Amino acid sequence: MTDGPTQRPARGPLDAERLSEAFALHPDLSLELLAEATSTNEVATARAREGVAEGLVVVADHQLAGRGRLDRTWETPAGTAVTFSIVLRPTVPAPSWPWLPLLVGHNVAKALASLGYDARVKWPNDVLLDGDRKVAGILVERVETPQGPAAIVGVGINVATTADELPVPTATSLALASPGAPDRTQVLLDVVAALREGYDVWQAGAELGTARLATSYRSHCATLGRDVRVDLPGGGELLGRAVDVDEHGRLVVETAEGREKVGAGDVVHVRAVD
Ligand code: BT5
Repeated sequence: MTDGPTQRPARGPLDAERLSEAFALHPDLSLELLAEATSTNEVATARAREGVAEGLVVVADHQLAGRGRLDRTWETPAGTAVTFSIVLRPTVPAPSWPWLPLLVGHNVAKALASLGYDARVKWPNDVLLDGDRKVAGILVERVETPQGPAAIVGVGINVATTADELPVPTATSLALASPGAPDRTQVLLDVVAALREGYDVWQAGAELGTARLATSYRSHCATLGRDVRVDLPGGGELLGRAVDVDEHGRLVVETAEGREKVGAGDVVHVRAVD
């Protein structure tokens, strides 16, 4: 044994048979399971451009060059993570599209909460465990295709990652939060089921669906009520208290100069300093 005092959680391959059996029960979902992929968002984008129907889930057992937002990377050692992308073709009115990334974070957190984790979303969609440690990252990209615009929903979840494997000190994994973490196959199935259900309800509900999602998102979002620093995409920052998420999914920050609405940016939850 070379594992030392902290034993590594089980890290066999994803269970292909269990996955295909579960996907067979959902005719509106299909599975492309790859042993390795550079980025599942890249593969799913290619499939969307080829005209694949909504509901394709591209899963990489090991993702080699995961992408984050703004050209950042998402790092997942082999056997430790769940990495997948879903092709969606939303029919909700255009003003509701900005809610999709928030919906994804919200439902990933819900699935992890059902598994017993204290999972919350940092606006817009980082999933945090036990306070402020990031367990899952989400990258939603809009892609133009001959069949109309598609959304590529990429999700990465740290499942069996040990402390020495974490790419950044602000990260965590399910296994680190609780030793009896479920296996990657189970996490994948539960999260895909939660996303599918949340997405279907949102789509079917039209404007009311978005209003309901907004209410549920606001009541679970870890950012509201917190003092924050928002690093804006074009440079510059905003300091203040996060007071609301508006009807377009923007974060409302109360600053010394008044209320500002932010559509994109990296939020840092600032701790009160005594
Ligand atoms: C994200 O970006 O959080 C979106 C990550 C999306 C990854 C999924 S995996 C499946 C699909 N296919 C892809 O190619 N991507 C998606 P962002 O907010 O920019 O966060 C990236 C930053 O998080 C990095 O710069 C690191 O600081 C940190 N980071 C990298 N790997 C991490 C990990 N495994 N866990 C927690 N933090 C990580």
